[in-house]
Amino acid sequence: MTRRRYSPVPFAQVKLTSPFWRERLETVLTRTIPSQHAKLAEVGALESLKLPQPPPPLRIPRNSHGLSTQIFWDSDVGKWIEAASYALAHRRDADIEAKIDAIVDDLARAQSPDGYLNSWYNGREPEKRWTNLRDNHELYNAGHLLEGAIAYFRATGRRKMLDVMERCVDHIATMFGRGPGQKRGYPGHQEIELALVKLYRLTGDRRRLDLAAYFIDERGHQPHYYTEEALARGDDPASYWAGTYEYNQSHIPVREQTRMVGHAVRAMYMASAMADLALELGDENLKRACEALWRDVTTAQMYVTAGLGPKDTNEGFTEPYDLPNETAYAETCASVALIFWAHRMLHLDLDGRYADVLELALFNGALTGLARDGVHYFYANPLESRGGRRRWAWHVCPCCTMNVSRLVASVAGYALSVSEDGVAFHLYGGFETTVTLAGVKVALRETSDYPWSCEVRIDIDPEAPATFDLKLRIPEWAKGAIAAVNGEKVALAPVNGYATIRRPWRKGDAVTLDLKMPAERVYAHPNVRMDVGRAALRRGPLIYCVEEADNPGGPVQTLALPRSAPLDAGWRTDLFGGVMTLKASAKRLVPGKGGGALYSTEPPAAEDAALVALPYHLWANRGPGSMQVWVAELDG
Ligand code: FUB
Ligand code: ZN
Repeated sequence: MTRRRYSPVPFAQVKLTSPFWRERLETVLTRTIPSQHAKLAEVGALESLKLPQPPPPLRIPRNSHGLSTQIFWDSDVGKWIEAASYALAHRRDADIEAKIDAIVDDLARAQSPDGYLNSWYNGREPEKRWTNLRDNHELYNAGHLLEGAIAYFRATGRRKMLDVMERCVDHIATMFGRGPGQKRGYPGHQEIELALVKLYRLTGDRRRLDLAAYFIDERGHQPHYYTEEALARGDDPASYWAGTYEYNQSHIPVREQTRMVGHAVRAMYMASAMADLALELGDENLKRACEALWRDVTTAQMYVTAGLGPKDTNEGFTEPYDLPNETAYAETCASVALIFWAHRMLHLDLDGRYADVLELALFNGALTGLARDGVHYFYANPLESRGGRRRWAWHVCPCCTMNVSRLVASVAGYALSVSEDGVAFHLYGGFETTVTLAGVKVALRETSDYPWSCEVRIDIDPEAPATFDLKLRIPEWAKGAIAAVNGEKVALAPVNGYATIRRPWRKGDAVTLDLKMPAERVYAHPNVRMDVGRAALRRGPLIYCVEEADNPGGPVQTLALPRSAPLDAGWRTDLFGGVMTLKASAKRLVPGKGGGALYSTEPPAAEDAALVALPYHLWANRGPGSMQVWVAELDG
């Protein structure tokens, strides 16, 4: 049976103190969240909640499959409310609260008497509700609105939105299930399952958990719901635009799935919900299914940046080891959702493998999605560019924008977990909290300049002496980490990625941890054909890239790094308010005796060049230019 041992300390109970996260959080609170509301208003998503009649022309025309991304505007609104509510937990803001309350009033007015709520259907096609779960995002929208409602209630205690969404969930529960007269449907885009588990955790209402479990377990059974549903609509199921039910992971029941397929965000939300349910239900079989999928993703389908989904047409997975760099889709949402999944896996088993991926996705795949200015974004996150990529101010499908803002606004919630007599630090980076351990209130203050510095100090102040485990995550890259308690060296013997120090703790105790953070090369499995002969550079949790702004003189693709060239980490105060760059003596390939011919029997010449690498998440903040993560290596 799964034992519920360690539980996360909620972000609202954790104060952020490191310069790195303080800066990102401030930007999100002061710029990103207000600007996202303005964008939702500008594009018409807020107006649509008022169900204007007659419905105005579509702002986002239908695509070749007859679908408009406008159909999931409600999800953007829900996600914004969630992000804004997380911001309120840091500091209340009357203006933001008034904006949320106005939206909630519109939602309450838009809700049908039977509890149904969806601005597209209520405003445009009321007779067609629940006729196309496969494509039309009704349950996905409801899920995001529900998550927003829960977050707003937690932040303010105001329950109007929660009441609206509970009525909506009641309605959904009458529509779907295995009972007489119910539809055996489930979401075409998984998400509501996560929201229902959150609702169960908030209210203790077991029906919410059962509904989440129904949606997960019904998925992929025969007769196939989406086939029956298409026939009922008068559509030919064989002409499904995505071609295969692998797209939404309903090709087979979820417990039988061992390979991650299809649309990456859908897949990650599904896996996160599976892990949630495995924990809440003590379901070992579901846990094993999660583990099989985890193995598949992390051993054969994940970019070095923890980006997921190489292909744009399905926004998702292809084949094992197929990880092209320049055309990588690697949607920001997919990495954010990978963080959700990793966090849930970590609470099924306290295993550093999960925290390593969580941290990798956080600093690389996800954070790259938000520009330094807090108001520009990346949707796709390629690992190479010839210079044509620009961050955008908004998107016809703005899912990633609010995913990244809700992540940063709640990032402290990933830092640590507690059991009755233990605290586990998963992340470092200036986290302060007070928790109860072994029945005693304990103030914990972790101080560091992580991820720039690997030196961490943890001050432990129990109200009375208390014996408990202090578990320190020793990341996979931290070879030779050392620690001391009150200045005295202690031996670290990490088990599953965590070193445990158990002792009676007293006020004033302090642990220092030096993780060692060398700049190093990372190599891909030789089956990743795109990375053969190349190395990625990393320091600690940060993956680096070479960008033309720091490496003038031609496309960065002409740079090559001698295999033995030392990598020097150096602090640059002139960039982005302070950043650690990596430098190496490298070569730039230029036409050799071939004289610039397209093909020549003469190899190119190699000129000395100073290679400068920057953390990947910071790229594309200084105008156009080429960029590359995987740098060609040379003998020497
Ligand atoms: O379909 C809703 C969201 O839009 C998905 O999660 C993203 O991949 C984007 O397609
Ligand atoms: Zn997205």
